[in-house]
Amino acid sequence: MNYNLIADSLDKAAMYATPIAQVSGQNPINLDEAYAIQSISLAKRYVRGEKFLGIKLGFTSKAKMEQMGVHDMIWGRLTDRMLYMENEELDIQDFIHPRAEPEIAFRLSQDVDCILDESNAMDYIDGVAVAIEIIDSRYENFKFSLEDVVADNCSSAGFIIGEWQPKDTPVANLEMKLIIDNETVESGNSNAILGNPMESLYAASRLALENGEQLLEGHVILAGAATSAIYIKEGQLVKAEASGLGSVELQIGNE
Ligand code: OOG
Ligand code: MG
Repeated sequence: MNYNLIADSLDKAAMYATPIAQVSGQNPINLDEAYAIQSISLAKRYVRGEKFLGIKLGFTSKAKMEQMGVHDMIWGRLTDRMLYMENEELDIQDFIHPRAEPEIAFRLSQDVDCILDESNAMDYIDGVAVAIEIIDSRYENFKFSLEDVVADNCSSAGFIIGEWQPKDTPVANLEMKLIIDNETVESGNSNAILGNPMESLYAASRLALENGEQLLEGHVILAGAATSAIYIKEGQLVKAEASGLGSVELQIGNE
């Protein structure tokens, strides 16, 4: 099987915001192959000048696993091109069928050279924040197997981070909300994320080390959504809120 060909079609699907058929429909792939394809497709972004910016975890909550019909945690790569700044509009035309989800972000204070756990994690982060992740499956109808979505870099498409809070701000047991045009469309508790979002930070450090991916000072970890994701449309104001962490907003536009 030609991994490069699959990686290329996923990369182009993202670039031209045009969906493709699921990989597993024509070529059964296993999870290792799916991660290999993800890595090749990211290499194409790096060649174009995009910079690796950290790791996002997916399916760390039951709500997300049930919504998408999958059963395992996955990880993908974030790049600087996916990062939106406050006051920057998201152009809906750059996406296929984007969805938003409320997330928690960690920022690394130094390069990660070991697996993080409760004994050392505070030495490796310098901030926590509420975030919105924009996911946009490159597959038709947002339908995929676990292997498909891994090959597709876990649907990663965009993210925006709220104001960084002190690193010791609690992230466990927070009320989290996704609010669209002043209406709460999803709500959940941050402990839905692996029992405590800190577990996502630990898992990201382990996955990065196991896979030779260097997490460096300033890089970001997204812990995974506590709630289901919601389709977004032009003209909407999307907001994520987490008690104690504040909120962050993203305006959806159409250039
Ligand atoms: C995959 C991405 C999952 C999360 O937070 O669980 C994810 C998808 O649902 O398309 O980002
Ligand atoms: Mg997510």
